[in-house]
Amino acid sequence: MLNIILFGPPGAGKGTQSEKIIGKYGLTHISTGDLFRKHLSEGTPLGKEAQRYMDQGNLVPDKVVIGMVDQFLKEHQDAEGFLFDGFPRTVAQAQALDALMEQKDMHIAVMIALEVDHQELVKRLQLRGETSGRSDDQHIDKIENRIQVYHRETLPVATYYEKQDKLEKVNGVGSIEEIFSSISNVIEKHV
Ligand code: B4P
Repeated sequence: MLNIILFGPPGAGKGTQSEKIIGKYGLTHISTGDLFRKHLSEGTPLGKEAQRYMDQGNLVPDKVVIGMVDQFLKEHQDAEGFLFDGFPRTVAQAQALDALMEQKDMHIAVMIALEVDHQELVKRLQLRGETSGRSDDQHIDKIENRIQVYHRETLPVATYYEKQDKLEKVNGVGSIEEIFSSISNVIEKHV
């Protein structure tokens, strides 16, 4: 069973590359951002709670995120492997994921970290904001806050996996196909 984490700042191309990875390697995709947006569109209590944080570009509390991921894993017990997209985003989430994996006799094979410079991230998110309707893509201050939150709360997760010798960095600037080819090269080492 192959379990991969796709990591990177907001706008790094995680969602974009995830589509291609799951198509090629038959993994089950879990994007915590997508799950929150689904709850939001269905007006569930979880969606309403998450909205308060997402609208400002802040992280949803760990307890809420971890509970949702646990539930997702229980509902997909027949999966051939998982692609975690946008999760874990804090060290507490990473520790919880390791514990969940251990309970299920599974493990993370690799964390693939997409590297994109600040200016390019802002450009991509502003561009998406013109069409996505996502409240967190609409204002430059929210975009900048998301990037700051990434540096403060999420980047330590890369160190967490580096210590386990599982971190692989990939250049996230270039064409979508070029980046996918670099990601595939990393994955091939683990299949
Ligand atoms: P996410 O849904 O994960 O959103 P994101 O960080 O903006 O990344 P996304 O995957 O959407 O964008 P991508 O880089 O693919 O999170 C949203 C919010 O949910 C968070 O701020 C937080 O509030 C909450 N949340 C989610 N998970 C959480 C967790 N675990 N804990 C706490 N809170 C959590 O793409 C961006 C744009 O770039 C797209 O328009 C794309 O077309 C473009 N692009 C992609 N690749 C490109 C390339 N190579 N060249 C040019 N453009 C490219």
